[in-house]
Amino acid sequence: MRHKMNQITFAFLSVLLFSSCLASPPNFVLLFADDLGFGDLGCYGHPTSLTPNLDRLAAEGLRFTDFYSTCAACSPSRASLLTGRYHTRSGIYPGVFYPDSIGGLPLNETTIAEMLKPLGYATAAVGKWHLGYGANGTYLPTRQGFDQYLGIPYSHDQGPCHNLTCFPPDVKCFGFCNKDTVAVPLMHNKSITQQPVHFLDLERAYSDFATAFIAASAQKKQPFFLYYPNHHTHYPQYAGPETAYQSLRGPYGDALMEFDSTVGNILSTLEKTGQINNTLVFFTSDNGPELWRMSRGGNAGPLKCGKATTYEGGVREPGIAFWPGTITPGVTHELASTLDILPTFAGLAGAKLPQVQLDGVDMTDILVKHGMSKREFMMFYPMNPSEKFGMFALRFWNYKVHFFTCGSIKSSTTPDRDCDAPLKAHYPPLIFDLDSDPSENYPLSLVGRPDLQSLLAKILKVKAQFEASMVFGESQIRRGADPALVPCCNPQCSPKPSCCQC
Ligand code: CSN
Ligand code: MG
Repeated sequence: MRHKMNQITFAFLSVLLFSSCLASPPNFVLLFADDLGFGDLGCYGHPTSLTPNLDRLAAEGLRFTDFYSTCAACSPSRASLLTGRYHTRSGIYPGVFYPDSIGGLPLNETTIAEMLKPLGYATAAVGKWHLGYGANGTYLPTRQGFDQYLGIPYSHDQGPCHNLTCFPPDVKCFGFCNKDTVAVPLMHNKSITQQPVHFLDLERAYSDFATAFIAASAQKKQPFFLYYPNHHTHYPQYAGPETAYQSLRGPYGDALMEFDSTVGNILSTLEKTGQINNTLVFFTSDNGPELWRMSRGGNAGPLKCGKATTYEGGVREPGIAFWPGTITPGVTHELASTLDILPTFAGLAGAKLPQVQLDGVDMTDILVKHGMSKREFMMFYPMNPSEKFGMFALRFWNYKVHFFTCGSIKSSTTPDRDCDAPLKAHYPPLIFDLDSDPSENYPLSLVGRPDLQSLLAKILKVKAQFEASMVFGESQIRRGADPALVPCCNPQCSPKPSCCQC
């Protein structure tokens, strides 16, 4: 009898344990590079980049060939990633935030972190925020669902580039920064802990913060969401003593290698803490390469132009999903986007979707079954979008249609003159088949092609329907700037900005 009781108790406990395992939602690690192009990683064909850890994610996970960010600039692209909505809805246009910007990602937008919090997730952001600072830190990550934050709240060229000498210290970095602005601050939650930032120690600090967060969450048996938007590989490039001069590719390659080494530290921490099989790691980038940095900028591979354009090089990005035991290794050509990350995490975690108009779709089928995408199209707005002009380009299935094209100084310097050409309207629109012509070299002629004419008619209908649903939010960037808002570790000091050093 006693034996029987034990058996029953054992069976009961096993069911409890098993169901609690099943019920334990997965962890999420979201890695976001900056200004990294489609051709920059070893696993996307770069001949000299050294990215062994990102290449491991691709080899043991799912590598996307047709993954898009929403905008070829930083702040808008980050707003879309964290909200699952085009940045035009949340008002993150035109351009990007500055240290003295009044606005930020509106607090009534729901971020991935805010969506996961009610399920008991621990949440942390580490790295480049760039979704606003505001009066008294109104728009910092700790106000947008993140329990903890360590990082620089904007781009690291939005300051005078102190401590940005590369290793060894006599080798100056290349180019210019904003010399009239305060030194770039490092923030822990809402406090400035360093100003100027010590860039050559920064990646070590980020890696330690990220791995400590994973270990602490695992120890508490708390599911976690780690958002790691790195400054690498945005201009100006820097790398600490362990990676400077280690890649064949020069300063860009060293910076990328430094980011990759943190990816390695995160993976080994997931392994050591027993979380590797219960964690979805996702890697992508905010926008394409700054080609005007020439050999110190990124590379769009076979894609046309780069940052600040709506050509493929500006918006198509590496996308890698890794989850051992759940994601079967492979390559997918399905259409997917940063917009889809929020709905996918919601589905996997069992979170309630924000009750707003979302632009993302759940891509779980692509991840776990190598299934088909629910996404048929992607819309591309320029960096200064308007309701009057509407979208500049649209991808529908394997076709890319351009209604307007506009180059940018940020994408100048290559032999392709379209990359810095002025604004041009196209009627009929330019249409490319990206499956056979990913470089957007050969526009299709509609003459004698009734199939393409009816495809274009369908695309124009999709465009009109979408634009009817696109209500632009009030511009957060046109709210302007106030010099009193720049982050300063010594708020009462003078003369600013030079006295903001601690
Ligand atoms: S971005 O780069 O933040 O990665 O988009 O660092 O568009 O005026 C873009 N801009 C500074 C930048 C300014 C940046 C701009
Ligand atoms: Mg960027």
